[in-house]
Amino acid sequence: MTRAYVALGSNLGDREGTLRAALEALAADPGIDVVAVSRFYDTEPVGYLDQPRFLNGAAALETGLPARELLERLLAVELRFGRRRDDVPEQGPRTLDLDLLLYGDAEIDEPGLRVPHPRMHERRFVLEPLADLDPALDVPGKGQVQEILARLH
Ligand code: GSY
Repeated sequence: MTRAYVALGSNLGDREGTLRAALEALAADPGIDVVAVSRFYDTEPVGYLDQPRFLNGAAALETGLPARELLERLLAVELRFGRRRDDVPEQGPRTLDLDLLLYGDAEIDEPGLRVPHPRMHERRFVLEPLADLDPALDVPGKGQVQEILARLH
């Protein structure tokens, strides 16, 4: 089994309802155990600023699935909740965003699958929920979540 971490975000519609429903959908997957969920944070949009505020969180998963299969299942849940990745701006509003952050201590750089997530160490809206789950969590190549956060302040 591998411990994986996922970032959750929503800035359209019933943000909290969507995040909770997405977690239920993940927990209902026989290949995934949702073992911990962070607090949810109301955050300013980063990057593309002209969009609604986000609700962000993170979850710790235990899974026997390979990273690629886990990613596919995250994408399937995003689609069920209305996320379109094709004809909308990459940085624009979304009903649900599920990003695979960490997959054990793996470092993977393949088309469509980069772990650790390449921008997670720059994003307070990712690191703060992760620190709720485990402040000493190691991000391969970057250090502990609490250290990365302290450097961002
Ligand atoms: O993949 C991240 C989507 N996103 C977010 C987000 O989840 N939260 C905040 N606060 N800003 C963001 N900008 C983008 S793009």
